[in-house]
Amino acid sequence: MIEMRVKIFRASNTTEALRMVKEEMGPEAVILRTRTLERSEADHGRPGDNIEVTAAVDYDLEATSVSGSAFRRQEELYRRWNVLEKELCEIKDALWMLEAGSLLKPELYFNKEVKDRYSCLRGFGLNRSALTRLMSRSTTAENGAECVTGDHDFSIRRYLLEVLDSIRIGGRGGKGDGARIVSFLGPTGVGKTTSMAKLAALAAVKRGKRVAMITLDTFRIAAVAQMETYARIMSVPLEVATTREELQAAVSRHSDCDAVFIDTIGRSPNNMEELKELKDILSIPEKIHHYLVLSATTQYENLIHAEKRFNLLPFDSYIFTKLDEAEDPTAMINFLVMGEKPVSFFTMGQQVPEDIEPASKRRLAAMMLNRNRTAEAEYRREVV
Ligand SMILES: Nc1nc2c(ncn2[C@@H]2O[C@H](COP(=O)(O)OP(=O)(O)O)[C@@H](O)[C@H]2O)c(=O)[nH]1
Ligand SMILES: [Mg+2]
Repeated sequence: MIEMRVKIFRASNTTEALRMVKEEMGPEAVILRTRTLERSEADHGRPGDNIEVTAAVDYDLEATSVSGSAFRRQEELYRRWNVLEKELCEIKDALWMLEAGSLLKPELYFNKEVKDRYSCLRGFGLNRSALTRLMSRSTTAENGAECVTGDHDFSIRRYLLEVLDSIRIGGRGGKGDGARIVSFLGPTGVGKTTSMAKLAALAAVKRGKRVAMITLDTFRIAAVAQMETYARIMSVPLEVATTREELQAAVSRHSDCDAVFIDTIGRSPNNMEELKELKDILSIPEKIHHYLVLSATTQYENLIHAEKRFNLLPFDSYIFTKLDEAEDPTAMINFLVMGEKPVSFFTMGQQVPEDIEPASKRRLAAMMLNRNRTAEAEYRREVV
């Protein structure tokens, strides 16, 4: 549909008025009338204006064609946007080069595949230590082969598998290495007792195994009461031990059990004396599979610190708790990429025994992709 737009321009002279018409309505504008303003009109308008030009232009509503200065302004905005985008890319590249400079061999800086792999791994939230570990592994680029695909989803899947490949799963006590006795070590409040109760309940109630529980946590009255409640519900015997001799005697009394679960006192990773004391109590002749219980809500540096200190015992595998509370799984993922031991279980809630499952790469992949999606959505919200 063709419409006519009419507009009146006022200026100090005709040339100025025609310039205004051209700028706002474009070169196709036609001048309908030019007149000199009456003195009374001039006095009420902008000082100095004494010429009035009435101009008109046809425009197509359906094509929503924008003409004149509006069109030029839009063009200018696009131009500036392109310049900004180019500059942003250059800054991103410079940052990448700076960071990659300390991690990569010089001949790999400019390799597109290496660059894609690096930015994809960063997108998963991997930190500097985890990136260094993964990027130091050989790539197809290093082997001289070219990666032909430019498919973004394909790259994500490929590099996700690479991260998952570097994480060890398994090492469950009572099965893999044959240890009948398992213990739960870790900082206070991470969920040691709850995780133990979940595994003991699954073994005793769901699988019909002969199970016994021993607690070393006599420090807090509430802790013993918590264990007694679990033991009563599951109809499982509960022993309390405070020394190595008492632990040995309790373990011996249950030599006919399929599994013996030992709950320990929460220890601060900063108190080496307490950790040595715990190691001493647990030093019985029979093999114990030690789980280091850590929470997915703990910061990366604190996870590394706890692992270093608890290795004094030393432990055999990890249990990660509170996956339901962890908004961002990257601390745990980075930790597992760097960790030397396998991860055995994940827990994701307070319910005993429902909220525990054997650790799996499937669960890790879901958490990482979910984070990727959330990060991307946030990025879009910020940018758009
Ligand atoms: N949301 C959530 N809470 C948990 C989980 N595991 C344990 N908890 C809670 O964390 C708190 C401390 O657990 P507890 O087993 O007593 O920790 P401990 O001091 O290491 O023995 C309790 O309130 C538990 O119910 C989990 O996977 N998710
Ligand atoms: Mg406890």
